[in-house]
Amino acid sequence: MSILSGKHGLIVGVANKRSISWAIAQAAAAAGARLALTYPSERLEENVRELAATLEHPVLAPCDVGSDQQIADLATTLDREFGGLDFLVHGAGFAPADALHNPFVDTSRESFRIALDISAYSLIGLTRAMMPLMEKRGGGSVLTLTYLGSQRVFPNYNVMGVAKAALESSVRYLASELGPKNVRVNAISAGAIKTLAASGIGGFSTILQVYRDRAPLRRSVEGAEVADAAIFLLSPASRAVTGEILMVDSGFHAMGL
Ligand code: NAD
Ligand code: 0WE
Repeated sequence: MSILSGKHGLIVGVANKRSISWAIAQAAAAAGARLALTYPSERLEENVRELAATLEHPVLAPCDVGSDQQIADLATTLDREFGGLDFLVHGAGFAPADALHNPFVDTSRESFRIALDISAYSLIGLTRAMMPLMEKRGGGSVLTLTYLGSQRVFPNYNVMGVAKAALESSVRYLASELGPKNVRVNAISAGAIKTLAASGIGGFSTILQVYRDRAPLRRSVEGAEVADAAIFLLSPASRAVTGEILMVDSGFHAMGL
């Protein structure tokens, strides 16, 4: 018996085959879940459509998480297609490129607004929209993706670190409020992985090398390893776990020097 069989899940944040959200989608599908995937723009629609085509009976829907209307329409679509929802994976994150290149002290009000809106507020908005669907199923599991840059300084991570701090705090407030409805809310803090979101970052191979040199396991992490931890958090195996930030980073966070 597969651990997610009979379950319906929504995955937000697939851009291409290297996306962490895609690794989670593949693992969830292998564990028996039926999935809905979203794309944020027409530019990415074809990419996501091709990946979704490798799944069984996928639902594909637009969702720019910066739009309340698109989030509301997504809930309507999923109610029609699934009649409820068991889990939600939030893997959307974005800050304007200049905020990741310029000194942090020069972060503009607009870049701050966008980073916090797309990377942190969207978890609240999506979760709220999906609550009626999860309540229909007697509860659910919400999972987001974060990074250690929320707690410690990684040069150039800048306003994304601030957004991830807000995201992690949101995980705890949502977990507290939604627990009585049997909806659990957790995050995985993944080690550095070379995805599309990482490709715009100068010196990323140096960052990966630091993990190989210093992490207790002496290596970086792969999407499939994050996905295995995600399946735990999405499944009843974690039924007493909520408000948790699970580090999946080869132990890097444990080191001081
Ligand atoms: P990715 O580029 O594949 O995924 C980021 C996703 O965010 C993309 O699918 C993009 O379309 C989506 N997105 C951006 N703006 C959006 C919007 N307005 N509406 C909807 N979606 C939008 O890269 P990834 O590394 O898989 O990132 C996924 C998550 O994992 C992010 O939250 C990221 O911060 C986090 N994370 C990444 C790493 C890493 O090293 N790659 C480490 C820890 C955490
Ligand atoms: O969360 C991230 C990256 C998120 C991200 C990436 C981009 C690049 C392209 C958000 N917005 C944008 N905007 C763009 O225009 N990670 C965890 C990956 C990452 O980014 C870093 C890292 C790591 C790890 C930046 C500096 C240092 C380490």
